Amino acid sequence: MSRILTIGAAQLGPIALDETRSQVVERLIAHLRTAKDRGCDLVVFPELALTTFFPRWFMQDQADIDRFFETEMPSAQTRPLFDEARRLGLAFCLGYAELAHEDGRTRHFNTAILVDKQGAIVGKYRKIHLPGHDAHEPWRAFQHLEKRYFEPGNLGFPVFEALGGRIGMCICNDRRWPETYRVMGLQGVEMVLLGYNTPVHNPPAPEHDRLGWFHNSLVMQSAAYQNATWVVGVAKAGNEEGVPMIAGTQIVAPTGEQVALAVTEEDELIVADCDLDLGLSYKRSVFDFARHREPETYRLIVETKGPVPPRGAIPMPSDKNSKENRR
Ligand code: CDT
Repeated sequence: MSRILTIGAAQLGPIALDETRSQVVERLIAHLRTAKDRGCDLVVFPELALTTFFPRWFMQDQADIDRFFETEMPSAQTRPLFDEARRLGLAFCLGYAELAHEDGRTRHFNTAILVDKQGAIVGKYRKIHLPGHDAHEPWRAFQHLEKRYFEPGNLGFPVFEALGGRIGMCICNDRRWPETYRVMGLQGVEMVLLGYNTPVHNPPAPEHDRLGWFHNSLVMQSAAYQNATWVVGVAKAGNEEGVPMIAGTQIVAPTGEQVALAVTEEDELIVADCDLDLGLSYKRSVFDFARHREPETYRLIVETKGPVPPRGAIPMPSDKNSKENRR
């Protein structure tokens, strides 16, 4: 049986602050129609794909913040996306800001869902690695307040049996952390779907700015190879409300090779036929985890949050806070 999934990675150009949900949904639907014409099974949209990337602004009034969040999925505004995808027989992955009522309180997550070809939500992931800061830092050219507006995801890194394969999700900053992919790799993941909003400029470390594109590909290509999985990385790109964001939407094979790459910073669909069995030879050889991993020697990874210098080591600048890290 063929295990080829045809994937559409649906890059978005900027979303303006005053763009309505319905206007954005129209753009997403245009992507769906192109994807159908190009034979896709699954369309992957970026992180927070329904609004502008609002963590760039400091807001204090919770009502101002909450207007960027979805209280239900689908809602009146997002239902047309679900309806059109089902009509076309397309699955999709969508990132959005989720306002949930759980454990007797209101909670805010940076979320992605996987919707099957029948329009059912078959997978949900809530972003775990939240970058940025939680207090207003006026010295920055723009804010990155994900730590203020979201709490870390509480669903782990699940892998879903869907579309004939094993599919996982992560979101933006998660892609930089090897643990993200390895936890899914240990569940036999075959395809990781991820959307991102990555400003070109990182105010605390401007020396990284020239490397944004390189780091984007570096982390996704190495993770694909090391976990023998497809990785589909999808940008919201271009100059959004005065903040340039990287593009570089790409589909990466389990070989680590990019098989499709966006060439614009606008709405652009890239497509690849992805054989879910392509990772098999890696899973059976160099990355046969059961045969070659030595988890006893990896204890430090789960026993400490920050670095723990060797006992008796001469202090180094990178050891800052390391005492508190020791459990
Ligand atoms: N959205 C998101 O996670 N963006 C981050 C920016 C890092 S700089 C604070 C990223 O890792 O791309």
